[in-house]
Amino acid sequence: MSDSTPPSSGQASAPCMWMRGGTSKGGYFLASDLPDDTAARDAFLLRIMGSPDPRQIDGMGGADPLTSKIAVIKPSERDGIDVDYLFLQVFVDQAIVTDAQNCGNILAGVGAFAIERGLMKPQDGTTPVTIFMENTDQVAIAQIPTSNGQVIYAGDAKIDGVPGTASPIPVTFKDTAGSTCGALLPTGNAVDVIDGVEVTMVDNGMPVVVLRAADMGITGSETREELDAHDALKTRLEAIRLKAGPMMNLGDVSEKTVPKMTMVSAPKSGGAISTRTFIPHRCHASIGVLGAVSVATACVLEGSPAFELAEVPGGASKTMPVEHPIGETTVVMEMAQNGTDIESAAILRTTRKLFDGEIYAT
Ligand code: NQM
Repeated sequence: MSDSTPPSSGQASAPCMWMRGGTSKGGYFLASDLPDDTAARDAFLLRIMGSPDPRQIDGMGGADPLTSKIAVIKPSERDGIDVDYLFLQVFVDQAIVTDAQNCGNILAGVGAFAIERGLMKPQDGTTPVTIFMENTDQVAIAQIPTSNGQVIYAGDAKIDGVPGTASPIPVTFKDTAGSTCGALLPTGNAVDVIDGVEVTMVDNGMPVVVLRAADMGITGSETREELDAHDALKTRLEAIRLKAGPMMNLGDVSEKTVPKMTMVSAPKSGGAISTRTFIPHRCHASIGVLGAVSVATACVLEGSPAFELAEVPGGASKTMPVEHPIGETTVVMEMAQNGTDIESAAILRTTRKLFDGEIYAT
């Protein structure tokens, strides 16, 4: 056994469904099918993903943080909630499984999975699934297309970053402010300065540090590959991130995947803002769902580096396409009556069932 081999979980296999959720992909489990003990559960998940290994060759992970993800789902005992969803990020090249962040993309598959596993009775037309997100103690409502007792996966909705089309799954978030940091603006300021760079530290569902691409010496039009190869940029971003962590009430973030680092520039193709996001050590192929909600929020915060670059529509309902390396993710924000607070945010996702079977950790 090499030093990097994770400990054995004791559990040899478990029922599992592999799904694409939005622009991410991962394993979906009923909580009752995984070990109760957290250390044993994490060892099992590392083993099935093939972590730690940059290629994840001995497991199901796709050698990318976006395809090394897990959803753990159970019937909820909370009033008005259908299911509880715990998101776990399995690191690719380190023996770490963390619940320190949420994931709005993997969330897109949770309602369908709950129906597939019989936790929810499907309705005719659309089945609303109310989901408690355990990572952040917040609620999302996903509208799942269903007919004749089954989830309908095929449809004509298109999201950037996924080829083809699938059934639309609108997801609405309420009360996401301060999901992990305790406040929308954990420092109390719309702008702070770290290492000489103006940043907005914001948490509207995902802790994100928003900063100008130009201040980091890039145009904001670079590809994911170009930015992943930019070592000097990554070193500077990580230095800022490590300082931002404690300021955002996240403590030492050296082994955490939050905060995300989003560099913004003026929109290039008619959207509200253009983004390049590190999650945090690789550049995101697009942008996370809740990450996009936090960035859209920064765009309406006067004083934020994003505010002056963004094209924000007027009115109480704001449709804001957040541009990213392979297209855009549109956030629809409903503003509260005071005109500055955000009442809810909605986003369109799709999902796909890829396999259902038994996964082995042997
Ligand atoms: O921000 C990746 C993703 C995510 C997270 C990441 C996400 C979200 O695209 O809600 O979806 O930021 O690590 O799956």
